This record gives sequence, structure tokens and C-alpha cells, in this order.
Amino acid sequence: MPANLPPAYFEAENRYREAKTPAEGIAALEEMLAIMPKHKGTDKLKADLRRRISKLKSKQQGKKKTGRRDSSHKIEREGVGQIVLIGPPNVGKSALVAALTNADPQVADFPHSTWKATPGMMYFEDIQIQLIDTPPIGKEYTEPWLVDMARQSDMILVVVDVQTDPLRQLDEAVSFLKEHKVAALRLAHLYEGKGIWTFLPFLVVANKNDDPAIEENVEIFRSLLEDDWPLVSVSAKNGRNLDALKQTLFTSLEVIRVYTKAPGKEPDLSAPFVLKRGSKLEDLASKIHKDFLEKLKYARVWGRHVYDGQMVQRDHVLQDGDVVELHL
Ligand SMILES: Nc1nc2c(ncn2[C@@H]2O[C@H](COP(=O)(O)OP(=O)(O)O)[C@@H](O)[C@H]2O)c(=O)[nH]1
Ligand SMILES: [Mg+2]
Repeated sequence: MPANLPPAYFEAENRYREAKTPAEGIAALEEMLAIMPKHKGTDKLKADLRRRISKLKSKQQGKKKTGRRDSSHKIEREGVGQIVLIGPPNVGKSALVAALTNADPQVADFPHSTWKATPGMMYFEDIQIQLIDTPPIGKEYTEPWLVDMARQSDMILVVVDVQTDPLRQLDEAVSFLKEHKVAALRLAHLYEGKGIWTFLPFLVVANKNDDPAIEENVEIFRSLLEDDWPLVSVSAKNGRNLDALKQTLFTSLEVIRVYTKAPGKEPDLSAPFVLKRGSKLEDLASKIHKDFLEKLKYARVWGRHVYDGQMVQRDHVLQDGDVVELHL
């Protein structure tokens, strides 16, 4: 690798690694190609980038052909995040979506009762998160669009039944996703340089933990888990730990809620602006209005990590729950 590549090249390379669609990947690769200094030492690298671009382009075209069929399964994103439930039959995916959201998917004691994806909105405090119930994955047959839906989501919940061999169920789900190049973000380093992967936050939900007598199953499951999977154990049937699950889902989405106020007025607490964790004052300004980014002088912030009305500059990192008064 030539040593004189500019920092912008590595930024584009990061974007390429994190690309969720062929289009994003192509854009990043083309940027890398454009940034690359022109001399003999970079010829090989350039050829390699061009090859990757054309590969992605053919993938994109292949996708377009089947677009009509796939689009019927596409679920419009709503709320601050989209989370897909994945797992074998009968573990309680539909029961969880029914318990956590306004949706009412069919819950049944026979396998394969769910054959289409059903979205529902889950309220968490003052925001909503979208959960999607899906048909089961399994050895015999898995809906072909299911993986695409997972890839386009913000997070995957692997649901298992803690009363019925949860370790095998988890392994099945993780292997299935791995076969389709979808893996946990935490484990991304294991797949570096092995093609184009989609990495997402994963959470394991051990369902059917109905009462304290079942805690022992949960502990055994937990102790057998490799790779330190984050795990929440719940009961969709009687609501045990569902509040903890909601909180964990919100935290895993890595977003913050910020409220705005006008000088001398009360803040508007009804509708927060939702930003990625780590966002700065200037990110909030540009989200409110594109002119604000330019005009922004400073802001006053009320929250847990500042003193009341603290004056902050553009690069100030905001926290969940902050109230911000912009001064233009
Ligand atoms: N004991 C118990 N049974 C549950 C729980 N959640 C779901 N079930 C039952 O498990 C069966 C399968 O549930 P369902 O939601 O249809 O599973 P899915 O195939 O993963 O969508 C049904 O008989 C449910 O009533 C739970 O938390 N505890
Ligand atoms: Mg179901």
C-alpha cells in the first residue's frame, strides 16, 4: 500500500466498509479512486478499486431485476430505529411484537404460523421504535427476502426459547445470518477483508422466562454463551423484564433525544430531535434548518452534564435529554 494516501482516502474507505447498500459502496469506492494520487505505485490499487466497483454495479443491477418482488416486502421505516426479530419457529417472536407494540401478529402454538413480516411501533418514553416480526428461519425453508430486510435494519434481535435448547437455536440463527454475510458489529474484526459484510448491533432475547424457576435455565444458557453475546431474558407471555428490554433496545440504537427552546420560553418537550450518539451542537443546528448551521453563534444548554444554561460552542457534544437554546 502506497504510504502517501491522504486522510480523506481512509475516511472514504471507512464509508466503504460500513456501506449498507451497493450504491453506498460504489460511491465510497469512486471517491477513493478519485482521491488516489496518480503514479505508478498506485496502479494495482486502482485496478483493484475498479474491479470492486464493477462487481458492486453488477450486484446492484441484479438486485434491480428482482426489485418488484422484493419491494412488496419492504417495510417503510418509522420511528427512531428499525429492529428486526429473527429466530426459529415457536420461540415467541410474534408474541414479543404483540406484547411490545401496537401490532397484533398471529401468535400460535404451531410452527410457521407467521409467513409475512409485520411491523409494529413500540413506545419508549417519548419516542417510538419500529419492531418487525418475521417468519422463522430454519433448515427447510427461509423466506428469501428476510436477509435483505435484516440488512436494511438498524439492529437484529435474535429470539430464542430459553426452555428449549436456546444455545442450538442461537447458533442456528447466527450461522444462517453468517451464511448471508450478516454479522454482529462487535465481531466485525473477525471478518475483515473477507468480502462485503453487513455488521449490525445484535441482541439475544431469551424468551419464555416466565417465572423465577426458569432463571436457572437462563444462567446455564448465559454461562454457555461464547463471544459475550449481550442477552436479555424476558417473558412475552406475562411481561417479565419487558421494560428492561425496551430500555436496552433504546440504548443499543445509540441515539440521543434533544429538546429545543426559544430564549425566555419553556422548552418544547413534546417532540425531541433524535440524533446519533456523539452528535454535536452543529449537527442539531443543521437538522433543524440548513441555514442554522451557517448562522449558529452559540447555544445555551440545560442537562445532566452541564450547569443550567451553560454556554456552548458548535463542537459541543450533546447528551440524551439536553434542552438547547440556539443563538443565531
Ligand atoms: N410460556 C411461554 N410461552 C410463550 C411465550 N411467548 C410465546 N409463547 C408461546 O409460544 C408459542 C409460539 O409463539 P409465537 O409468538 O407464535 O412464536 P413465533 O413462531 O416465534 O412467532 C405460542 O403458543 C405462544 O403462546 C412466553 O413468554 N412464555
Ligand atoms: Mg410468528
